[in-house]
Amino acid sequence: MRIIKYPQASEWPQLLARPVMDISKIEAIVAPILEQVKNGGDEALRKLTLQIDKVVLEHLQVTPAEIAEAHKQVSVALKNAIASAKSNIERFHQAQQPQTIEKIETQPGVVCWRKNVGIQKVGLYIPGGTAPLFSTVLMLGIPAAIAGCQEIALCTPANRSGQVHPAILYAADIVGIRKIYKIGGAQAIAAMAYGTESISKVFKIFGPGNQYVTAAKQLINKEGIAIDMPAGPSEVAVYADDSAHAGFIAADLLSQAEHGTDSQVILVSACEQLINQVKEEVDTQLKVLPRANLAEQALANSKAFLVHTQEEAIDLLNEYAAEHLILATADAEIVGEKIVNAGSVFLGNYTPESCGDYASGTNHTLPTNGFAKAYSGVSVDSFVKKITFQHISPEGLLQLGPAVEEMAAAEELLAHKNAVSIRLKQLATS
Ligand code: HSO
Ligand code: ZN
Repeated sequence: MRIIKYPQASEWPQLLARPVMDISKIEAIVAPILEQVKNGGDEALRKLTLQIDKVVLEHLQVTPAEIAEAHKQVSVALKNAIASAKSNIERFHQAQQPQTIEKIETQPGVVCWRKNVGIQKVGLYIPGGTAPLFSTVLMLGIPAAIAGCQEIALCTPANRSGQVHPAILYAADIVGIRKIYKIGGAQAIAAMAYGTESISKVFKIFGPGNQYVTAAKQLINKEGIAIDMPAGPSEVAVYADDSAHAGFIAADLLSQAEHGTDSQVILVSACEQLINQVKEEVDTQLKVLPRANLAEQALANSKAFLVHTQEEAIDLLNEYAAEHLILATADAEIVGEKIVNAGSVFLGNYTPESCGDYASGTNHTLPTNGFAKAYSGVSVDSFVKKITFQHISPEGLLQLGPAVEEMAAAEELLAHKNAVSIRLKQLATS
């Protein structure tokens, strides 16, 4: 962890820049995979899964027997933990359900309203890889169900013996996902984007993944399939004052660093002694972590910023726009009010990011890579479209029509004008 003392504000953008990923090489690998699935359907999925994942797939869809087996394999303790996480996530997301806007009479006889409709068909991607992210099944499946999405498909890769991690199947089952497919990587994204004989095409694809999955999502997005958000490596920023515990902060930094070698962690403080203590603690705690290897590489790219004041820290954090921001300060609520760019904020010394990752209720699918300046994390809204409606009475058109005629004429769009004029004429003669 590199310590940067009192950087000038003009240096911040460069110091805070995330490493640029060159996805052009990855796109060149991914594009032919998408093409193969588009043309070859299920057969192509089987072939690619054998080639890339070395798995022979008899059936693409997880069977009821496999779900039943997963229920047996997940321990009671884990089931209880998942149940409490599910209940909190449901509570928090239920409250997000958007209300239909009541009918608004913008002027006499002109009535406008807006209705919320769940996106009919959505696809969720859950990566396999080094950690079975069954928590992500809850974070995507629960808001999809609350939004009223009619069809929810889930793709996740199977291991070499053709099995999906039982906790992933268990979590998917209890949130009501009935279509689970054992496909991973770019081919899974292609299957959900184009549809195959056994997987139906969806309208929006959600979920994290490696760089192939990310590139595939970006490519299919160009073809008109919506995606949740531009994804990048996970990140956390911690702002700490002298009320903070070095050990807690080190644990928080490591919890994010263990996600992968490209994870980003930064620490900001006006207290030099604390920064030094955190650095020492990180080294101590790192030694005993099973994923020390991954975390160590992530920490190699991470930075600690020593700043003069709290105001400076807040400006720097708003410039960084972290995916997760932990405010380990005595006055965290007050500092929190001044944060304008972050995916999710954790206040105080007893609010570890891990709680938001799993069980407190907020969503853990959040904007990375500075996208928190303009994007929000996944919520019920991400699964909902808003359709506007209007009704104009003849009296309303008599009032509103002349303004529209005037504007259409000024834009030189005569057909637009005529659509009003023809009606006004008819009303004048009737
Ligand atoms: N911190 C991750 C989410 C996660 N952590 C899942 C553990 N499991 C990205 O926000
Ligand atoms: Zn995490």
